[in-house]
Amino acid sequence: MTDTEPSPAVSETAESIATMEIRGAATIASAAAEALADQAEAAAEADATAGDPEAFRASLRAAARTLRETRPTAVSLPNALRYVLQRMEGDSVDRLRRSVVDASEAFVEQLDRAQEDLGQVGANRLADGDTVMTHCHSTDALACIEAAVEQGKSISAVVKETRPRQQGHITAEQLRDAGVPVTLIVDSAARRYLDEVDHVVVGADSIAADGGVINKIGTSGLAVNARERGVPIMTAAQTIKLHPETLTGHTVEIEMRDEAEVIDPEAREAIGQIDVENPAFDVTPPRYMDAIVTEQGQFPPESIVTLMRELFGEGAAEPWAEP
Ligand code: RI2
Repeated sequence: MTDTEPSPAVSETAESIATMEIRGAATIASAAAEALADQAEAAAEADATAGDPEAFRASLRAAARTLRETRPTAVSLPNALRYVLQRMEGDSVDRLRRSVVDASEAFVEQLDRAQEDLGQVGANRLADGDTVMTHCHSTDALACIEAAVEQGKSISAVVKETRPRQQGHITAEQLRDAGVPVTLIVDSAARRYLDEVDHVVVGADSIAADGGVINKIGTSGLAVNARERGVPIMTAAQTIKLHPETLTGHTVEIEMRDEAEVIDPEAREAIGQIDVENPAFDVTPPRYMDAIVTEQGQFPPESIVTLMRELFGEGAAEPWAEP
């Protein structure tokens, strides 16, 4: 390892995030924080960095950049890197190492606690006997449903499969394990089933300052349909999903994924010359979302900017940048 080279664990984590072996905004965030702790341990041992605090810091910044470049949309990833790097302090490599490892552990602990607290807030929006509809696989959304079940409420679920990667299957399995009766449907059947649903519960990869919810592709259409049918829809999102850069007018980059997720290359070949596009996320305008549920309580989307300012000030530092 040279002074700025990522440790093998950082490279492995970055690869797993890029290929979606590690996925889901919260899971990506804790994996990234843990990878920085690993980088700190490795850099404290490596010849090029062990005796040189500045080289150690540079290697942590480089590792953060490697992790940052994996997927562009979920802000929990840069927010995790920011949390850890802003707490890196000390005038010796050993102190620096300790501060990074401690920050990483504290971050993962806070994330777990936030999800538990958020689950309680979201569960209070669900009533005994409710049927919920889900989209994609969100650990924050599941926390709300599971907490409602733990409160003794009887909840059933209509689970959208969520093309193209069918992450609804993971949701179906986890809800079934929690004792929730599950009906799996294809995405295009959602509107038909909304008549049988009391609440739509989705997660988020990022929340913009205007209350726009960036989540798995298909969320915005679901929200519009839910509004038309009079079914309330909530986004379960820890504050780590609040996107500080949108406070200064930046838009959130929507990840475009491989077209092979949409159509098998052979089937595509058989069709002939066509374009295929595969955006992974979309933006639900705040007027179609009833509430954003966080560990700090629930908010109408339009008021989330107040919480963002409290948590992030007027913008976001980039502690991974070269000085
Ligand atoms: P939690 C996922 O993105 C989904 O869009 C999901 O709603 C969101 O992250 C939040 O997940 P992807 O990584 O943080 O599957 O609630 O593309 O687990």
